[in-house]
Amino acid sequence: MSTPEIVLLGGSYSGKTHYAGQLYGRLLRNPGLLELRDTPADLSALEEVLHCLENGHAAGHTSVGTWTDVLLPLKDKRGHTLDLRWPDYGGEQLQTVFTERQVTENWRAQLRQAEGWLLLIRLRKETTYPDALAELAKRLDDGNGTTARAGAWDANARWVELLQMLLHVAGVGTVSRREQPRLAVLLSCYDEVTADDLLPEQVLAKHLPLVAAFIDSLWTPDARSIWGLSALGRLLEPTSDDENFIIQGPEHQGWVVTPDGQKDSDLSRPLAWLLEAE
Ligand SMILES: Nc1nc2c(ncn2[C@@H]2O[C@H](COP(=O)(O)OP(=O)(O)O)[C@@H](O)[C@H]2O)c(=O)[nH]1
Ligand SMILES: [Mg+2]
Repeated sequence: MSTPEIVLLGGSYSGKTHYAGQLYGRLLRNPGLLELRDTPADLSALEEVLHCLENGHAAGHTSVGTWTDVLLPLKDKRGHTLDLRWPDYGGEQLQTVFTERQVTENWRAQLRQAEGWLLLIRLRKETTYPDALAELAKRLDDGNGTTARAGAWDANARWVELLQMLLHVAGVGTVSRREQPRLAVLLSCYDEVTADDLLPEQVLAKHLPLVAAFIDSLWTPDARSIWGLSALGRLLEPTSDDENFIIQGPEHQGWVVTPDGQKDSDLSRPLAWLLEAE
C-alpha cells in the first residue's frame, strides 16, 4: 500500500478545514472517484467538522497546532488503496514561513516528500494593487514614481515569493523542470467569485496574473491543474442554521469546477487528479 503525501498550502480562512469536513462527508455518504476503505482510523477531527455542518453551521477556526494529522484510508476506482495524509493546520504557519523566512524541520520534510501540493487560494481575500502594476508598465513622466503602499505586499508578489521559497526548500530547482511535485491550485470559496464563462485558470490569470504566469512557466502542463472549489456552496457562519445542510445533508452541498470548466459535485476530483487516480 502506498501512503501518498500531499502538502496542503493555504492561508488562514482559505477554507482548508471545511473542505476536509465536506470531503469526509462525501466519502462516507456520496462518494465519487475516491472512496473510503473500511479500515479503522481516527477521523474524529473530521467528524467534528461534519457534525457542525449537519447542524447547518460552520465549524470554528483551527488554531495553530490544534489539528493532529488525519490519515484518510482511501481506494480509487482501479482498486488501488492509498492512505492520504491530510495535513490541516492553522494557516498562520504559512504566513510565518513567509515573514520569517524559516521553515520548520517538519515542513521541510513534508515539502521534500510530497508527491503533490494542494494550493488553496481564496481570491476574495487576496489584496492586489492593479493600478500600481499598470503604472509600473508605464514611463514615469512626473518623476514621483508610483504611490507608495508601505509595507503592503501585493498578493501576486507574496504568492510568487512563497512558492519560490517552498520550491527551494523542497529541493526543486527553479531552473530545471525535473521532479516538480504535481500542483493542484484550488480557487476556494469559488461561489464568491464572478467567473462568468472563464475557466478557473483564466480566473486565476485575471485576478493574480503574476501567480498564473509563474505557475505556467515552472510547471509543465501535465503537472499542474487549476480548479474552482466551493466546498460549502455558500458562506456559513458558526451561527448559521442553513436548511439545505440540515435537511438535504452536507454531502449534497458544494461543488468543484474542473480545469475544463465542468461543474461537478465530486469534491474528491482534485485529489484524485493529484494522486493520478483519475
Ligand atoms: N462562501 C464560502 N465560504 C466558505 C466555503 N468554505 C468555507 N467557507 C467559510 O470560510 C471561512 C474559513 O473556512 P475554514 O475552512 O475554517 O478555513 P481555514 O482557516 O483555511 O481552515 C469559514 O467562515 C467558512 O464558513 C465555501 O465553499 N464558500
Ligand atoms: Mg482551519
